[in-house]
Amino acid sequence: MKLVHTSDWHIGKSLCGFPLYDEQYAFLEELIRVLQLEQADCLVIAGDLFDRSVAPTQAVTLLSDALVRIREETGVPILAIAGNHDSGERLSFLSKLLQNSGVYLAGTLHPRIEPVILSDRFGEVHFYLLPYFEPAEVRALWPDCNCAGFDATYRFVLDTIVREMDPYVRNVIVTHGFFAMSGEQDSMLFAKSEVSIGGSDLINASCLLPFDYAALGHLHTPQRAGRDYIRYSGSPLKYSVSEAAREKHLVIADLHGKGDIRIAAQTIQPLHDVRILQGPLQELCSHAQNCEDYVYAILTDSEGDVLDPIGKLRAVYPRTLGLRFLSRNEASEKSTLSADPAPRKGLAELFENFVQDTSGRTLDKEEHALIESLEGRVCREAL
Ligand SMILES: [Mn+2]
Repeated sequence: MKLVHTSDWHIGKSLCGFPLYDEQYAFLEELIRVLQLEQADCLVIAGDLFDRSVAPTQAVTLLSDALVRIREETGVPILAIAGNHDSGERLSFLSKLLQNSGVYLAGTLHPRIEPVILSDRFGEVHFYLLPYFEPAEVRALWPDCNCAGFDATYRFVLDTIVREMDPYVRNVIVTHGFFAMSGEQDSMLFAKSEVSIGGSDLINASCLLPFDYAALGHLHTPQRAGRDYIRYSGSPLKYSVSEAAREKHLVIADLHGKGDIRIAAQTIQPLHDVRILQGPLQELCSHAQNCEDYVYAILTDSEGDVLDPIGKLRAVYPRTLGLRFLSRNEASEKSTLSADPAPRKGLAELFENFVQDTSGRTLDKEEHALIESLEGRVCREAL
């Protein structure tokens, strides 16, 4: 059973105001090509199909086109769940009817999750589609459940699946959330926006160990969660500047007999890449390459030396996402390569760095004096 695992399509998302429909349609072409090339047996989409719970009409059309075309052009069954960005109820629209067409959409949590059963020459594979849910939903469905928080409630629900499932067939779980093995969460790759502050949404991935493959969604960087067979596919496209250096791929999980799984990846070539450029403005503009890409520039010029930098960049790179000037600290850090720990910064300096990083300018004399006087006051009040 060769399954292609993807997640976090975020259809309808825009990047710094640029809608990404063209890139998302291009991904659909790429996906269909890979499904055919790999002779895949099914497609798994582990949540966040849409970027917003009330998706724009263009996004609904794109997903509709995608599901229809994948079914018509490849014939593979599609198994998908809702993520935290989707509205589970909306995604469940016509889902009972769609099952008869080989499209299995699990939008909302049910007290009894029946597996979708597909077969190959090694026997049956049972797919459990567990959509994203909030801990409070569990008590409404299982009144005697006393669990609170993400870890306990996901563990509770996954235990009910594991208790019922046939241990002699191959079992695949498809779910969406922040899973990491106990103590390993710091080594996972994610953006701050993908997880809650303080880690209250963290779920111990050990509850996924009984499955033969766990197709996870939520984190945008492809990675394993403690085991090779417990895995995030990541998003198909770079959805923020912070993802610029990360390659995107589709996971190809080939389940042979029970306990025999082979995992590979297919790199996704985006229609337009997201890149960070660094250097003097003049150089970035005169040595421009792949000008249709989305770029974010870190300029090494002194701020006063360049006029209308964003306009100049956009003349060459029409999809310029933004820019900032390299701060004096960053520049000196690079040149000294000091091994000494950074000295603790004062409030005024931190504020100055903040202004520099966000607007690319430095504080003038008057602003400086204001911040210093505020710093004195804050420090006194803190005592
Ligand atoms: Mn998500």
